[in-house]
Amino acid sequence: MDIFNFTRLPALSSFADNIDNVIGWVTVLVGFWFILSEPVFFYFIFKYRKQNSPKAAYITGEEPELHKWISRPHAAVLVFDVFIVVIGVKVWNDVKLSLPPEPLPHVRVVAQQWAWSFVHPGPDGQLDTADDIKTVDDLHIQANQKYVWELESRDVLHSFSIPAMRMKQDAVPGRVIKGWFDANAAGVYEIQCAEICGIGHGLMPAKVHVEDAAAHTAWMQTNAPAPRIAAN
Ligand SMILES: [Cu+2]
Repeated sequence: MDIFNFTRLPALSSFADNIDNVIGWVTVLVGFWFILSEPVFFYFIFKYRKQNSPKAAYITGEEPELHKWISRPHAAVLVFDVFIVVIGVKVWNDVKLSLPPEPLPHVRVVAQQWAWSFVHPGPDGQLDTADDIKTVDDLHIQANQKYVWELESRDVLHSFSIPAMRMKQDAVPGRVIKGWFDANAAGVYEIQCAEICGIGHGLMPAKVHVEDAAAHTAWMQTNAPAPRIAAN
């Protein structure tokens, strides 16, 4: 829902609206309790200030008449919590747990202190073949095309974050973590490392170049390595 897009960030991925929705509901529901409770809080601070009530009374709050002021709002907050968990788990499952059906192009994302390297499939559409295109700090993808990314780290924990896609995933040394995205508008967007990974952490910004099909094909043809000629 657009009403929940509070930021001016573009909603680049197909799942950006779902993530914004969860954040929007959390903001609205927590905001409801905040707006309800703060005036009561300040009213009591004012009403029972020292001048009006010099002697503090000790109340255990165990009597049902008093306890209901805790237990009833508590139950209401729990109902709201269950609502947030239900919509959150649905989005988590759709975005993080399930990968879209293959075959899809894969891109490899490798984090290190302090840069990102990317391996793109070349014109053959397959990773780990001779026409792979390797870049540093520039990821090139085609708009409106689902990709599976394979995230690795060469050294420490990093976090692969594309704010415009509402996407963030830790890179863990020794593991290959897969996920997916589907960028819906051409443009150049930021990639950030979202996990303090050493003194150069702030020096590893990168860019994702989302290109329409023709521009992406042209980029691939210009950058694919020339086939090797066997020596004889
Ligand atoms: Cu990092």
